[in-house]
Amino acid sequence: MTDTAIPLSELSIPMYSGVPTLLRAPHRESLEGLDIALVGVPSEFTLYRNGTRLGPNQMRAVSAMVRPVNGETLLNPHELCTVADVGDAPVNPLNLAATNALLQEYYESLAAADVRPVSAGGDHGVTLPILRAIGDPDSPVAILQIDSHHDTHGSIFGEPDNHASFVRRVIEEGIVEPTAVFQVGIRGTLYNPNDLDWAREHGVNVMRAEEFFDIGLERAVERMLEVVGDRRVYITIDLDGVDPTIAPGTGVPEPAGLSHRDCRAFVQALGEHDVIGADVVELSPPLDPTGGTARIATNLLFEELCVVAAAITRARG
Ligand SMILES: [Mn+2]
Repeated sequence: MTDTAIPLSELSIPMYSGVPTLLRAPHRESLEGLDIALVGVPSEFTLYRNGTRLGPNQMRAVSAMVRPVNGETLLNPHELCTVADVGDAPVNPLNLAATNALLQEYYESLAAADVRPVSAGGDHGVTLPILRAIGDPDSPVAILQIDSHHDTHGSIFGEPDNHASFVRRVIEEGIVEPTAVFQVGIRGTLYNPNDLDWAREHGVNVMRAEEFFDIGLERAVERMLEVVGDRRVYITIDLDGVDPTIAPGTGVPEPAGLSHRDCRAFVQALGEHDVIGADVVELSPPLDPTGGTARIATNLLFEELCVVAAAITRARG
C-alpha cells in the first residue's frame, strides 16, 4: 500500500500560506518510502543571460496555484504515488565538473532507492548528470526534448560538458538511443549551416518549429510517438522551447516557439509510456519578475509528475 503524501490543500490552508514546496508536496529529507522525488537543481553554468540558479525556488513560490488533480486527465499523482519535494540537489556554484559529479552521485542515490526524479532546474546541463545516473548503456532510453536549441555541440570553450551539448554526450555515452531522440521547437539562427549535421547523421529526430507549425500539433505528437516507440523515455523541457512572448524568463530566448498547450500535449501523449524521469530547465526568475514563465514551468512540471506517476502505477500492476 502506498504511503501517500498529501500536498497542502488550498481548501484548508490558503494558497499564499505555508512553507513553499514544489507542487505543494510535503518536504522530506529521507527517500524512505518515496516513489517520486521532486528535486530542485539550482545550477547555473550558462552562456548568455543568467539567473537559473534561482529557478527552483521560484517554481516553489508559484506552486501555490498548482492543485493536486490534473484538470484534463483527472489523475491525482499524489494519490497514485508517494511524492515529496526532497529539496535541492547539491551543486558547486564555482565548478561545473564538481557540480556534475555531485549531481550524478545524488541522482544515483535516487536510482538506488528506486525513486524516480522530476527535476526543476537549473540550466540544461543538469540533464547530463541526471541521465548518467539513471540511464543504463545496456538499455538506452528515448528522449522527448522540447527546446529551441539542439544541444548537440561537440564542445564550447573547450568544455565538452555544457548546457548546449548534453544530447551529444548522452548519445556518445550510449545512455540514449539516438534514433529515439525527438527534439521539437528547434529554431533560430545557427553558428554554421552544418550545426545540425551531427544530430541528423546520428539519426536524431529534429523537428524544427517551422515544421511543427506547418504540420500541426496532432501530427507532430503522432510523429513523436513513432520515434519513441515503446521504449522507456525521459522528458526534458527547456523553457526556451516555449514562445518568448509568453515565457521571457529564460536565458537564451528565440522568437516563434511553442505554446504551453503544445508542450502539455506532448507530455500527456506519453501517459501510457514508461517515463523514467523528467525535468523542466532554464527558468530564470530575474528575467521575468511577473512569474509568468515560472507558472508555465511549474504547470509543465506537474504534467511531467502525472505521467511519471502513471508509469509507476502501471509498473506496480
Ligand atoms: Mn536546451
